[in-house]
Amino acid sequence: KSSSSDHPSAPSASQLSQVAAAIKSLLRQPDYDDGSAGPVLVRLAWHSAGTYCKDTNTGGSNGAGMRYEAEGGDPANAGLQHARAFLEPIKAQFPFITYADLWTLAAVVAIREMDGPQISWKPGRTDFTDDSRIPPRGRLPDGSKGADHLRWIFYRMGFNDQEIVALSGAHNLGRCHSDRSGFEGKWVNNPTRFSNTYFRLLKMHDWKKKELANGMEQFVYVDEDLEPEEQEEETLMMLPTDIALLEDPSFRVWVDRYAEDKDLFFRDFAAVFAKLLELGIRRDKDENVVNEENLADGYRS
Ligand code: DDH
Repeated sequence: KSSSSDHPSAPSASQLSQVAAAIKSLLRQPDYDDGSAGPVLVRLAWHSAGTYCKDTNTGGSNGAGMRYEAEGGDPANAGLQHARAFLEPIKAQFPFITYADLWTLAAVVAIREMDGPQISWKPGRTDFTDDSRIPPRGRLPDGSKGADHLRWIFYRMGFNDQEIVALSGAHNLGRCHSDRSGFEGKWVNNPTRFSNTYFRLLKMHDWKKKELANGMEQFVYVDEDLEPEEQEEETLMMLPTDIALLEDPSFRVWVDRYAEDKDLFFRDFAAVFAKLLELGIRRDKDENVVNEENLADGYRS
C-alpha cells in the first residue's frame, strides 16, 4: 500500500497543461504529409484503444503496448511509429506522463487544434513493463471489408451503429499511404481541418471502384472538369468500409444526419472519442485508475 512511488499518482492539472502546450507546438510539421502531425497522432490514439474486447476486458488504451514489437509491428499499425517518434521529445521533457496518457492526450489536443470539438480526457493510464498483456492481432478494422465486419469489430468494443458512424468521421483527417496500409489518398481536400466534410462528400459524389497497382480496391472520385495533372492532385478516396456506411440502411441514417448537422456530429464525435479513449480503463469514484498494477499494491484496501 505504501509503494506509491512505484506507481506515482496521475499528473496534476498544471503539469498536464504544460504537456498539452508542448503537443500543440509540435503539431506543425512542414515536411511531413500535409504539414501536420495531427492526423497520425489521432490514429495512434485510436489504434491504442481500438484493441478493446468488452467480453474479456482485454486491450484498450492502457499499457501503450505499441512500444513492443507484438503490437507495434502489427501491419495494422504500420506508419504509427511516426506518431510515436513525434511524441518522444515530449516524453523526454515530461517523464511524469505515461506513454498511454501521452498518446491519448495528443489526439485530444490535435483534434481541438485542427478546429474539432473539445474532447474530455482523464489521465491515469499506466504503461506495461513487458508484452505479456498485449492483445492478439486482428482486432482493428480491415478497410477492404463491409458492414458486417464493421459491426463485428466495433460491437466487440461496445459501440453501436450510431457510434460507429460518428467515429468514422475521423476520416476527415489525414490520408492513406501506399507504403503503410496499401490504400492511397485523402478523404477530403483539407485533411488537417476537422469538420463533417467527409460525410458530405460520401453522399455527394458518385464513388467509383478503382483497383490499385498493388491489387487493392478503393473508391475514388475524379473531377472530370479538371486538367489531367490537377485530377491526379485532387483525387479523393473512400475505403470500402467508408462506402459501407453509405450502403447499410442503419449506418446511412447517421451519415445523413452528420452530413446535414455539423454541430450534432461534433457533439457525438466528442462523446464517442472520449468513450474510445476510456476503453479498458477502470476508475474508482475519485476517477483514479484501478488496474492490475495498483490492485496488486492493495490499492482498493
Ligand atoms: Fe482510419 N484509417 N479506419 N479511423 N484513420 C486510415 C487512416 C486514418 C480504417 C482504416 C484506415 C477510424 C476507422 C477506420 C484515422 C482515424 C480513424 C487508413 C490509412 C486506413 C486504411 C492508413 C495509412 O495508410 O496511413 C477503417 C477500416 C476504419 C473503420 O472500419 C471504421 C476511426 C474510428 C478513427 C478515429 O480516429 C476515431 C485517421 C486520423 C487516419 C489518418 C492517418 C494519417 O496518417 O494521416
